[in-house]
Amino acid sequence: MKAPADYAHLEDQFQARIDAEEKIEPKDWMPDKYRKTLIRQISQHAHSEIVGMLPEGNWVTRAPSLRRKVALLAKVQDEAGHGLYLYGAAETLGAERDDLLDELHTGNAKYSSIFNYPTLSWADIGAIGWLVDGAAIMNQVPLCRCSYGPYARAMVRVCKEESFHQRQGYEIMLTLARGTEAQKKMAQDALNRWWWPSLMMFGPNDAESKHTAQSMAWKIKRFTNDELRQRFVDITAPQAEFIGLTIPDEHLKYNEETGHYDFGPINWDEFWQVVSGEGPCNRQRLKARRRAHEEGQWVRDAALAHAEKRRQRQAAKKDQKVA
Ligand code: FAQ
Repeated sequence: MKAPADYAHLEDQFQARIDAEEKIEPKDWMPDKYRKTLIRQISQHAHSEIVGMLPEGNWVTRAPSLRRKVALLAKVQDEAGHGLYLYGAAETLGAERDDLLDELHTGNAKYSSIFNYPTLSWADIGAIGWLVDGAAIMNQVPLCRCSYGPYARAMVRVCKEESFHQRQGYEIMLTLARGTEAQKKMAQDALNRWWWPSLMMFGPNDAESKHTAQSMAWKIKRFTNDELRQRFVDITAPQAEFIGLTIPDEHLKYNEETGHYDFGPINWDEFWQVVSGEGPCNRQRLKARRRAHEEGQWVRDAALAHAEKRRQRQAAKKDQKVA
């Protein structure tokens, strides 16, 4: 174990590398707290991608056309891929995937609050793409510059895919908003229900965010929760206006002086309730994830058996060469 003086010296050197915008790689020295913070954030992010497949998966069989179905299927598969990159990134820090999944399945791990809301109509699929993926991109583009190399690199590909997701959602909303009165009503209803939970995705206000200061100093986060939330509102408010839908916030107004949109207060009681497991769909989501994991056991067994067979075949080939 390092003496405190050695440790302080290593920490100074580490911070100097961060300040010089160097990437930290898996085998580099890093403070335990940096490692823990990353495992926490990356695994929560991975869980969000995987649980995030559920609300949309609910509509795969009910998509209104073949084109919509193909796009939705591709999107849901992308989310699964994102989860895999992210679990992989967490493993580079020494975390075990089985432990991370256990934490999720026992309800001890957090995942994004947004995925605990139900998808009641087809327009919800549009709202998720437009708002939820839109918020995810806003948060994840800066993560492409995260100080930890494997996370930053995973985010580059994830952001490209999220950008397609956002556009497919916006296009669904645009089509509905320009459709019949009933379709427009359905789109407005979806916006009414998804707007505030989307703003909550960015996390608590800066004053309440216990991790932001340290994560900014380590350049894991590049912007605070409130900064990203404001950017999201600034970009999304004109989009809603363009498609002729109304954001459900009577305080929403462009402020000439600040150059930003002012918006109303967020219901933080609702946010913490959802985060603590008491949202509308928390139980349903965890039940579905546990079941999928149990039913997928044979796939994991088959993949391991296949890998073992390949390993044996390659070892036998090597032995033949030597002989
Ligand atoms: N939900 O001190 P902070 C997606 C927790 S991916 C639940 O501000 P931090 C793709 C937080 O963990 C969406 N919990 O924390 C997709 C902490 O708890 P802890 C996910 C939340 O880490 C689209 C406590 O509150 N994206 O959508 C939430 O500095 C469509 C205090 O908070 C990511 O995970 C929340 N909304 O900032 C998939 C991006 N907010 O651990 C399918 C990476 C906060 O101390 C369909 N993560 N908490 O017990 C991040 O950027 C950060 O972790 C934040 C939170 C910004 C989420």
